Amino acid sequence: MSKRIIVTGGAGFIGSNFIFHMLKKYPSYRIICLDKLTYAGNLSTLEPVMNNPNFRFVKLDICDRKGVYALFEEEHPDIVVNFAAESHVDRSIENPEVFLQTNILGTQVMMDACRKYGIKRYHQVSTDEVYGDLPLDRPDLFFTEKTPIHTSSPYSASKASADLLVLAYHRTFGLPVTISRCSNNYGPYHFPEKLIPLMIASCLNDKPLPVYGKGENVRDWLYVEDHCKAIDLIIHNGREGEIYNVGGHNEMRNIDIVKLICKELGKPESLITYVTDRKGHDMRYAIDPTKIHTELGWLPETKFEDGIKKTIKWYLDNREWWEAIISGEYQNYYKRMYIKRDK
Ligand code: NAD
Ligand code: TDX
Repeated sequence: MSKRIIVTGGAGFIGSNFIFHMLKKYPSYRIICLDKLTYAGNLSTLEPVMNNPNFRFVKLDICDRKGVYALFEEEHPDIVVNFAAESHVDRSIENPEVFLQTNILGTQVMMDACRKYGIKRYHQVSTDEVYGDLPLDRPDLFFTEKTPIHTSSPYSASKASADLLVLAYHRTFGLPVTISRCSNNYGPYHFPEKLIPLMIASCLNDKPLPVYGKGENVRDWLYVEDHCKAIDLIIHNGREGEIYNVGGHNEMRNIDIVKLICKELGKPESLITYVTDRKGHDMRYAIDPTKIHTELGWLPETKFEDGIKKTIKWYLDNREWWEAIISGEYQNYYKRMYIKRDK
């Protein structure tokens, strides 16, 4: 059956990959991408689908209540998938306010529109960062959906606040919601301020590779397509009011990722520069994905060794995409974040 889906934040990394996945898998669905096009949103990313008659792009802020209501009146969506967010932890440490506006108040506006115009499903794309971190010396511990929220950064606090609001709208107003909390994604169209694309781009330009602290922090990496497939399953078959953790049991230390990227690109490890640690830096994330596996049959399909090769190849083949980004306003961000940060 045909469905109309509003995807917010679809000009960003995961949202765009989700749009590609959905348009390919469900040729009868109409996908409406709503995106403010912040520094992290890139219209050129969506170029492959711009002429698809089942796709529409609308430049809009999720905090713009009037604009969001007008779009709902026009499109009558069945499903909303809310990816739109300020997503970079380091920027949230620099300037928290916009994180609270977009990630919390924007979520509220989207859910108010869902209440006003009716919806079959509102899906909130959340993150494993809401659980805080795990110690390095307890490899037996994992985040389950029952792990208490315990946030570290303004980013994760804003995402956790949004999650609480989503659950409140379910209980108080009966809004049919689901939440996914995924671990770190990697893959094509990842903005080059995040660890993996930053290291690939820097390696290719023979620039220093800034590793925070000792590089011992652990992240649980998942290929972006596997995250998109998980969200697809949740919006179609997930139970209302439920949270689903998404992750592929692929924990790696930052330093090992950076060394692997050097090796794949034939660059010397002497490019690695240890820099001052991130404030409040979470030590380890590790997801227990048992619930989504047993309830919805989800399992990750791309192994890290294949996914990282595909990702590196994508950055080699699509230099113009990330070079256009790092040649603009990004330069100022890079200077603020990394110049004079060295230990
Ligand atoms: P991203 O920064 O690449 O993209 C965010 C998109 O949202 C951009 O296109 C931006 O223009 C848009 N946006 C920002 N503010 C907006 C606003 N006010 N109105 C409309 N659009 C706005 O982020 P991403 O990495 O693709 O993450 C997408 C979602 O997934 C986020 O909610 C993030 O918290 C979550 N998440 C990310 C990861 C990860 O590893 N990247 C892991 C788990 C969860
Ligand atoms: O230059 C760097 N050097 C470095 O050592 C950068 C940018 C990062 N790091 C470290 C910090 C983290 O331990 O690498 C790790 C990964 O950092 P990020 O790519 O910034 O991701 P993280 O902070 O783990 O958050 C990500 O995963 C959860 C996403 O950005 C979030 O949006 C998501 O919710």
